[in-house]
Amino acid sequence: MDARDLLRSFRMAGSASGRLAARSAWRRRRTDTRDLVRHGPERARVPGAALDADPQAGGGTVRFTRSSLRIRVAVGGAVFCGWDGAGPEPSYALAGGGAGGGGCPAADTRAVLEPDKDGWRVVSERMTVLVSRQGTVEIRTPGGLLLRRELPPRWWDPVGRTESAGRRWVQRSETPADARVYGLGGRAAGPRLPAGGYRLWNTDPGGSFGPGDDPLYITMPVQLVVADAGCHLIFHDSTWDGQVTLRDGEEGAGSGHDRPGGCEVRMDGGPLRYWVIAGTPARILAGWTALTGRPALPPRWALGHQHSRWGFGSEQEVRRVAAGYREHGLPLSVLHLDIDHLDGNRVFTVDRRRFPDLPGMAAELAGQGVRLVSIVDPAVKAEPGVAAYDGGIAADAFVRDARGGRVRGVVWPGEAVFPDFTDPAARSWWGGLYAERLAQGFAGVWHDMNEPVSFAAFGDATLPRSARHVLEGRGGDHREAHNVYGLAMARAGYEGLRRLRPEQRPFLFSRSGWVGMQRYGGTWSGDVATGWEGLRASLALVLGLGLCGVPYSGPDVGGFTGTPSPELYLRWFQLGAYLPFFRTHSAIGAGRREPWEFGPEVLAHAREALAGRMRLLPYLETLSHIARGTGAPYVRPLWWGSPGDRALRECGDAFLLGDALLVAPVLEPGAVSRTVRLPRGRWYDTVTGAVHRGRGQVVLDAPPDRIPVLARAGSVLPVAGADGAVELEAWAPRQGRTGSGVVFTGDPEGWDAPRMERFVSRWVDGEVVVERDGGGEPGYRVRVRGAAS
Ligand code: NBV
Repeated sequence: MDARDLLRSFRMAGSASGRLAARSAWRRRRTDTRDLVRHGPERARVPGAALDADPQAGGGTVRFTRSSLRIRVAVGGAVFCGWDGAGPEPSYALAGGGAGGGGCPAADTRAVLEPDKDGWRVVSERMTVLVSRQGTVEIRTPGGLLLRRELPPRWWDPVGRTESAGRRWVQRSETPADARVYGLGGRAAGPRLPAGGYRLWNTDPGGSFGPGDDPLYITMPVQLVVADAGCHLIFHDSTWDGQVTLRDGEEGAGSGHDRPGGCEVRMDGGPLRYWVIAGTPARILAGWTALTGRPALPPRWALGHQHSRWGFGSEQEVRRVAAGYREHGLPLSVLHLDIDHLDGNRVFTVDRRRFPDLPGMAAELAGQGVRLVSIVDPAVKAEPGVAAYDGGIAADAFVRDARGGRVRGVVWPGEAVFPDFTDPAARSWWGGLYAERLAQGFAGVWHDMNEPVSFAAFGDATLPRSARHVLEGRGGDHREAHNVYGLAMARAGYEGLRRLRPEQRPFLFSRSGWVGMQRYGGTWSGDVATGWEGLRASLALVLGLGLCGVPYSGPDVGGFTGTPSPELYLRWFQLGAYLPFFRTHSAIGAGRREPWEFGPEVLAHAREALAGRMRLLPYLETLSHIARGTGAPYVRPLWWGSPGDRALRECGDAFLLGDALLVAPVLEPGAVSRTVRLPRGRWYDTVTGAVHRGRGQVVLDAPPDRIPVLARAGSVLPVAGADGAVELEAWAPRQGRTGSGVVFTGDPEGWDAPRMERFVSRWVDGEVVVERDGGGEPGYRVRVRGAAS
């Protein structure tokens, strides 16, 4: 126990819940002391010298004196490398059913392992993999430029024990000196990850977090690396606790003596295997989501404004808030009910004293166009008579310890047990419980506390590391299951909702998760601290997660804790209005987050932001289909289309919304203008119509009533006109050039395939004309903008 732990335990010991948390922490420690297999003596091992190689479909295997390396190019271009006999499966990350994740794509039989100067090589369409006789693996572009050099790995083998699961390993690598790294899940310090260590262990920071807090709820061993030579994504497919350490490279200013960037991945266990995907950012995300699953498509209503609070406390209050939105003329799509609507915080119950008729209220709100979303926590109160507890006992669904006892922890309802979502039977039982939520009138679910959290006065606030998990039948302990607990819970919820209400797309978002979570839904920032730093961090999270394949997310607008100043609230609201998941939310006891609580000026500006959001809904819906179809996130870093622009790689204070828009939120107090670094091309200020030319920096006005939003010349995007009908907004291409855009219109809640329409714009006799691709009237009202300039 370190000093901080001790302090935490003293502070907690004062209250009843504190005493429970202290007991729980001691219990966890006792369980682990008793059951966790300790690291005995270990022996370090490196692959040694190469012996021979064996070509196979899509690649082959190189044998070394003390290991082997399997390389396999998959159809679509992703390359798999597995040491020590590791194959791509089983994996929680891969899409397509099977053991917890599932199907590995077929091998691209055109690629073969063949001898090369100092070893072997596999040439594929997107990259060349070179394996040296000492076990160094180089990933090069088809033109021969180095993207990444993986040095021979090192393992620590337990002496005298055969199990391989808990075998530690380290893999060091080098990247070009100019390379910049993004991703690793949701990191507050991003989007460009500064040099330093990043732990891979899903963690509730407790209370709230700021930019210095790491790790957070979603960690992923996924790095997107951007360099002049090209971009690539690398994914180390192990779910174990680990650490990624990044080191910045240094350029030798033309001296030819660059110091490469460095990356070290250390894992406490799991196979040493990784996937690499190379290409443009768009191709990488397409390849990545082909491998790990395309993002679930949110129902249309989930793109509208959502409002939440931990502590609405009663039906009257929920009604009052909904009425407030109506009376102030503010559109509202969703209200979220947090744990305070539950009976004693017990999942799948309702406090009937304060919420006597939830289905009635849900129906009434639905009549006003407002859906209800319910929080769902994984921990089940350990109390006979509680339906979820009795059912889980009957289904034998709860996590057990090594001796067969049920693991107990402490969460909001008190003493609790935890479903083992890595057990297919437990998932199927749990998924059935959502019938109760649907019967209460909820339209979607919000998964929380699924890192998983079990309160602890000291140490790690989660389950004992020795806790046993089914892991799809393979069996293992919490060290391996922890990081996929939220992912597997999302799968249980998603599949349950699909079974229960097959005609509607589930709406689910989850605080914790892992690679592939986009298959089931989205996520949000978690408990971001209220402050300008938190505002900045919340954008970093959305950008970073999008690059890891999770495009639907957004922050607690206004911050989770305390009370934002009117200015901070407004700037957060203005940013949120351009993010996929747009929800105001706050903690119990924190200040209110309704737009009318911050004075008439903020109310007026928030109303404009909401009107802007409503106008953009057809565009956001189009982006949701593009994300679904191609993995391209709605919210993209400025370098998305120009990764070769080094200055853009450092920019974390603005973003692209699809292809057409560039959004530059105000992230500092007192600012009424800000500098924006533009990607190449011609950009129009969407309010003033002023033209700006990229690349380079411009200073833009950012008065309190708006944040700068620019449109790319030549873009055609769908927006909602004043009468609500979809119209096309066409931003004039440069004289003599053409422009284009797509529009997806889909089933708002069901599964019918969307309709895609393509439009082109061009200059004809001094005017911009928009037509369907291939010719013909656009079929929508068209508004041409920027044509005079
Ligand atoms: O359920 C209460 C909160 C919720 O409002 C928040 O959004 C989650 O991130 N929940 C965390 C648990 C309490 C955190 C202090």
